[in-house]
Amino acid sequence: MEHHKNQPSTVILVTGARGQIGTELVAALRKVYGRKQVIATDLHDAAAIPDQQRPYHQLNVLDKDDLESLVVTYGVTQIYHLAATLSAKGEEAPLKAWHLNMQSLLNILEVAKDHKLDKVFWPSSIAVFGPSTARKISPQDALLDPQTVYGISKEAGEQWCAYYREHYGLDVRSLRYPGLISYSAPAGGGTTDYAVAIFHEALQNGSYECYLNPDTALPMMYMDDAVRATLELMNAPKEALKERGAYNIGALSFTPAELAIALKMHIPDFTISYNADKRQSIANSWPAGVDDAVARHDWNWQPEYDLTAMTKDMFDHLEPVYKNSNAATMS
Ligand code: AKB
Repeated sequence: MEHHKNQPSTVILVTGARGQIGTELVAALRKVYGRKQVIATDLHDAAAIPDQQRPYHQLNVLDKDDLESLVVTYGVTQIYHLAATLSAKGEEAPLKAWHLNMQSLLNILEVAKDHKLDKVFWPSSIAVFGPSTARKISPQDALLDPQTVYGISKEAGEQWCAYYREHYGLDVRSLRYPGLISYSAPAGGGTTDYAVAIFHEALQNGSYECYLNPDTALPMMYMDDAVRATLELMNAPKEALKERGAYNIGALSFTPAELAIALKMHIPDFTISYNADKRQSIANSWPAGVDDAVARHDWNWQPEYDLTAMTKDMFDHLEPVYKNSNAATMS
């Protein structure tokens, strides 16, 4: 995508910028808007951040005053709020996860309202679905009955976003991300993390012990598609966006056993074993796929990566990394 020369006043602040999504979204936003227009923030100490990844600020998004002062100092016009505790980690300390996920969102919404920001992006998740949702394909307007504190925070967050949109006219947009697969930054604390870890273990050890059962199908997406979906949603004309909550977006649906077969095309000796843990019951409460017809209709959503293309791209990027590190260990 080209730099938007006609949008010089767009200044974007990203929270959770060093996380799995943030790492790639910040890079993509900087390609479009220019590096200096995108302020990355996260909990990491700013002293450790290389120059080419700046502007960067250490920010605990629970600190509303710090958030507000960054918005004022930089003249921020849009926020992408990615900082959150995911499904599996959230179950270890439910009240802490609730506090982080909800209070941070409310801080963002309040600051965005008070400073009349142009737009806010906030990710929801397939974790809003629960046992009453059609297991095979969840409709856009499914009854939401999340089973995790993370899912409850996403359901409540969708309602809060709609509230700020309807009561204050804030342009806040949201997607229900499926499990995301990427090579740049590790996934952290989710139920779908196995689909990233399996690539690293396969390349390092030739085997992987999966914490989900072989036949557990879940909705997944390659990060390139997720980043593109985010940018396309944020650039869509406001009038076209009719959905009150967050949009379902579909791409892939596969089981650990199916992913293992795709990996074997690249590493024929790869082996997988199974030892289901607590994350299995979370996965059991989620659908295998989502119906994204509304996103396709409203803003032309269209995924590009299927399982084969995603697996190939992961190997194309990760194989050289592990080859180089093995060569360095041996020399
Ligand atoms: C998780 O597994 O918690 C996340 C998600 C599906 O939102 N990847």
